[in-house]
Amino acid sequence: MMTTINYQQHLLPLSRQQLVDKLAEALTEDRFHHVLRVEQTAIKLAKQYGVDLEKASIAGLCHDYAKQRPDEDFLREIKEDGLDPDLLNWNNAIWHGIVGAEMVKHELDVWDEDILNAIRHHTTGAPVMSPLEQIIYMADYIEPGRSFAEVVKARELTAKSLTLGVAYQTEQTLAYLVERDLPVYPATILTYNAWVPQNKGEL
Ligand code: DGI
Ligand code: FE
Ligand code: FE
Repeated sequence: MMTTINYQQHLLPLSRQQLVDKLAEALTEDRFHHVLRVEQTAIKLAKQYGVDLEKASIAGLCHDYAKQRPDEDFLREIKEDGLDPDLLNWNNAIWHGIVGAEMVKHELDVWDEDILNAIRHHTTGAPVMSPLEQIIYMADYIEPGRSFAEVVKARELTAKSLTLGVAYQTEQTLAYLVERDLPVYPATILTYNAWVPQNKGEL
């Protein structure tokens, strides 16, 4: 069942429909449908775990807002905002969340730090994440369009415990990167150390 949140417009100056229209314009069709599914998954988790539904909707819709932007947009944003210069050594996979959050702030007029952190941390996680950040991190991973083998267990664990879901995704993502000889962003390792060892026995 599809839930439509009626925005109070205290978090951004748009109705939900106006925000959806902007996303349809900014994203490819596949990516647009992914963010709609992440929104719905985030709302469901927010109901279960007692998180603000409007924040879950906005963060779910906006988490990949910058995914289709050209590299030069990210490079300019990193310099103009004085973000960590090490970001210049990475690519879209890392930029679209961490740097994309600044584009959401400036272009969509979203100033709520919990929503912005949920966007910033949705790819790499972070050692400390609010319930909203954990929900967006998990909703992106378990939305109904995902079909990789580990998603079944990720959905089960997340329904039981948000913490265990976060630990499981973090463990799987690091293993995925190492298996493929991909570079691991430092924050991804910090997330692993903060979430995985102490929960390993329950995964
Ligand atoms: O944007 P989505 O495709 O919905 O999902 P995402 O933002 O979680 O992941 C984007 C990509 O980032 C995905 O292919 C996995 C990759 N990724 C996650 N952590 C790291 C990473 N890539 C590198 N190189 N290093 C990381 O630490
Ligand atoms: Fe993403
Ligand atoms: Fe996503």
